[in-house]
Amino acid sequence: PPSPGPDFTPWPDEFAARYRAAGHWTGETFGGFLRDRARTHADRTAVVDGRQRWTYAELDARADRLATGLHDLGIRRGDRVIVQLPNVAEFFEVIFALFRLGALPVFALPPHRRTEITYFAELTGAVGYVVADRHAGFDYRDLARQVRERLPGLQHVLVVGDPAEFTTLSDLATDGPLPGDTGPEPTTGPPTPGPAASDVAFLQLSGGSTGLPKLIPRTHDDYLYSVRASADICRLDTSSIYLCVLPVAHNFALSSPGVLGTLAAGGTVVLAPRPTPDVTFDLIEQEQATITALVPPLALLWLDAAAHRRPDLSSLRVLQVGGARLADEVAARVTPTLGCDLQQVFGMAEGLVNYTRFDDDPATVVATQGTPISPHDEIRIVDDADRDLPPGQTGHLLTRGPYTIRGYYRAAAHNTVAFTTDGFYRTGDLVRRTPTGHLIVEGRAKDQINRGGEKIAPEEVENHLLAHPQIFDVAVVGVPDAMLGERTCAVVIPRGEAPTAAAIRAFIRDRGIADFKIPDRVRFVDAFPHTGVGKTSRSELRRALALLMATGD
Ligand code: J2J
Repeated sequence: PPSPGPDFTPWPDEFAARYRAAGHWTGETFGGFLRDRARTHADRTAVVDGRQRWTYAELDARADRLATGLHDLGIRRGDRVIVQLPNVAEFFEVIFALFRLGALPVFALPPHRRTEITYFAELTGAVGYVVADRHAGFDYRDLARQVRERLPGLQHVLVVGDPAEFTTLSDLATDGPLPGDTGPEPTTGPPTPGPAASDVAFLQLSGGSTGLPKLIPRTHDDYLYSVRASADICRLDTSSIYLCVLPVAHNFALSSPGVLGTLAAGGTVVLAPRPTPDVTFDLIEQEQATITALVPPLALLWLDAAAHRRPDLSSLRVLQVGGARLADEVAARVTPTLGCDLQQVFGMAEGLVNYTRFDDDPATVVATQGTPISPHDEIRIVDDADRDLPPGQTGHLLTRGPYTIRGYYRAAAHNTVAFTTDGFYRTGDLVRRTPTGHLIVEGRAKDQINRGGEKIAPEEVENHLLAHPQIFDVAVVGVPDAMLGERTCAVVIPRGEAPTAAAIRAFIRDRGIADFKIPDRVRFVDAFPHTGVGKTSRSELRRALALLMATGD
């Protein structure tokens, strides 16, 4: 059962006061944010996808009409709605409609399947689920049926496109008085109060390191601060055209500065349906994209494709890379090959984001993961006993600040280990700081596999595998991989006759989990090596096995 706990751990009053006094928390809500930009940039293009091109005024009006329709359905302030959409313009219509009502989007990613969606819905008590009809060869209405079978309480399934037995989004949009958040412009609607800027605006997904993924409550105040400050750091303005290659709901693409930072600056968001060079190079040329963001394996793919095909990428000024460690040698190839600036981004959905700056010297941009967004970001680098390390040494990164959460959603027990008693978030990353204050990510202490930017909690995958009758025990570990940084390997002790690797993969896929969590490799062993005892023995075991597997073949 989901661990109980508060929905939201507020910042202590003195911190909130400090962040307000510094002008970081401005009281702006997402509903007001869009209304304000629609007033300033009415006829500029806000969002472009393969089928549609909306101005700021159109997006604003669409969000209003959908908010009214969702309100008519019964969706209210504080309600949770799972949003699982690919890179389509309707993503913005949906989230801003929910923001205006004060309802909370719960961001799922397109690869998530039955088990994950059911879990998000149960944990949050979601009343709605928004999907596309089909995407990348998968029918999300089938997924919705599977989830609904288990959770009849999930009342509203809303579909972008052909709804089958569900409700299509376009039928919902209704003209009429607007309920909820009015933004700066008073409307004629009933005086239902909109959300406050200090309220939770949405639930973001954490990569997770223990059993099940954690949800991250982000407020209007804290998130919009990180979005505006990121847009400034990246020098976005009305001429900026951001090509969204990563899944739009991922924190990097959403906020660093991503699609929301682009809207904050009055620029244009172009949504790429697929991340591969064949699609994205043409889009850059057609739409004259100026900035985009990739994870390291995609950056590698782009570099190789660009060297062969010599596409016209002359409009592109900045390539951001983050989500996993970018090898220095690859970083050094970006500017010579693609003709644009590289910006490294080291961030996390829990908060803290670091950027290399455009005026950093080239060696710093190639070899570091940047400095924090905010002068109010507090950074500690500590040893295993939480003691501060001397400058330059590698240790655990702890952080606290104006856009870093103080607790996960409904996870009281986990919060006691994920945060220090004085509210620092334990990132699980091992970093060191250069004399110039730049952070370098040297490794990881958390039980997480970073598969080219996609985060996998070994324990979650192991729990699925342990349900297999022919698996006696299993440890899931990361093994080095030239393309992805690391891949997953399930080290299995069979019970009786060993199942085939293919059977194991089919088994876990049938349990309804995201494809990227399915082990890349399966290895069979008779026994696990002996490690110490105690409650960390499981992570020690994974570490020992990872070493063995890395040197194995
Ligand atoms: C090494 N490890 C990195 C980097 C993230 C911007 C950019 C990325 C994320 C993200 C994000 C890394 N080098 N450049 O939310 O807003 C690893 C660290 C970190 C974890 C967070 C954003 N950039 N990482 O990746 O929540 O281990 O956010 O703690 O998915 O990714 O993962 P996630």
